[in-house]
Amino acid sequence: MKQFYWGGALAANQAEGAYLEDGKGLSTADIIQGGSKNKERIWSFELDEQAYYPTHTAVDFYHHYQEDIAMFAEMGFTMLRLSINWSRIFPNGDDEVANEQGLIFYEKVFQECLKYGIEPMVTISHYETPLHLMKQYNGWTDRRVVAFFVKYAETVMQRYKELVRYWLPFNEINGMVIAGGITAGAYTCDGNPSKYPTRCYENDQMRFQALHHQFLASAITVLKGKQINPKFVFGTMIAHITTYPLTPNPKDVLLAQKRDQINNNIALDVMIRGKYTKQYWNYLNQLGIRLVIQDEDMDIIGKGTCDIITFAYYMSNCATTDTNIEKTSGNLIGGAKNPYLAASSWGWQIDPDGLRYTINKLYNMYHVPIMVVENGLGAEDTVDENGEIHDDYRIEYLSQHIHAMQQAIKDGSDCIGYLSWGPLDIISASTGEMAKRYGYIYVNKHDDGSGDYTRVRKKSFYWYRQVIQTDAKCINEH
Ligand code: BGP
Repeated sequence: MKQFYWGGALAANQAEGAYLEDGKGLSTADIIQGGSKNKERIWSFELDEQAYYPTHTAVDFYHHYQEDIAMFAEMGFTMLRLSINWSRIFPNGDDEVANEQGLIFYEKVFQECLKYGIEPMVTISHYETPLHLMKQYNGWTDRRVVAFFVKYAETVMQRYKELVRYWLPFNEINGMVIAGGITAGAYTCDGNPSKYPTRCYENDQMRFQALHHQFLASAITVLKGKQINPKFVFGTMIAHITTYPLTPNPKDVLLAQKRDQINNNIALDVMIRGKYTKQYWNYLNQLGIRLVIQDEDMDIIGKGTCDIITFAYYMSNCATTDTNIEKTSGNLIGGAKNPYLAASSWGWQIDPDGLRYTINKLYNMYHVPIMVVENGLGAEDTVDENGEIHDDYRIEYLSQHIHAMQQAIKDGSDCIGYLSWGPLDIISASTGEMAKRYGYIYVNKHDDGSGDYTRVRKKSFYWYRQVIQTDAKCINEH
């Protein structure tokens, strides 16, 4: 039987802390202050000494990685997805020489994983662009950043070629398409730092030019990676925005189809099929965008395609042309509220069937192996008087989603792994909160910066261990 990967996924900036340690430079994630459900995060190029920046300490994975990986192993993980913080390797992004201390850190992390038989999956860029590249080059809008990224990608692929097989060039690359969303570690901005970056998306020309540069950088990375080690497996990574028509009104159906096309398929068509489709060109034309493309770009994009589709799935939403409707929020983007679904405390609708629908849709469209590399419930946990955390709500959410994934496999889709998000509590990407926890492992760290980083196994820890041990039979027989 083919191996099915069970495990979890982290991002460097949300877990590591140690934001200037061992030669690391500032990244775009390090200049965003903490927020909450009701308070937007504040961004500025210059750090405010009075403010709290969650990434600076995060959950100190940098110093706890051995303990954390041992606990992942205890749950039986066979894969751990994590990202390399670009500014640990090239502190400014355009440095001549890589930072050896940064390279050593990840070497130790990957070796620690392999010691327990955990296969690392590496996201090369997960919201962690070196800040200097933003200031000096206006980020990915500048074509020179492609070369800086490729140099960084080549450096880490060379260095870890014996340790890492699975590579994802960008996290949620379609974040660049979804106006208003956080982008795939690659904030564009129109050159005016005071507007940075919340309004950067107003400039569609720059946003899609930057996306073109990322598609190109991804393709070059794949081509170079396959030369370094032909056994490397590359994955696309998108935030899958599962969208249903709110009503059977054909207008809603067409809108849902269009949203799916724009939010999800553009990126997959480029990275799996190697082309900008007619629909994509039409969309760019409608927005009045004229991409600056060099002769060889489309040939490179055509050749440097990924092997598998990986995606994040948390929720679904609805599309309607009716403007007088209740709205819901969600991962990167919200939509019309679905009357059949409950939602998390952060307003993300809970839809396990949507995961089955999404896996089947992706497999039917692209016929490549599929992997769920983010899924989970952000929830507030309470530590009881015995120091225990009974997170039954999380177990319920995850059970339903794992069951739905297995239904999709039974339907015939080639889904090869399931990695839940934040197996260890980490800071939230959207709000910067610690209060929004996803983990099987509780971390004693709080939004006021207090806490001693102690790790505690939650009820879900023992549950997930059983899931992995039984290959989820314990869920399906329930
Ligand atoms: C995805 C990101 C992650 C992650 C997750 C959950 O979009 O890839 O980095 O954080 O969403 O979102 P949040 O942390 O905002 O709850």
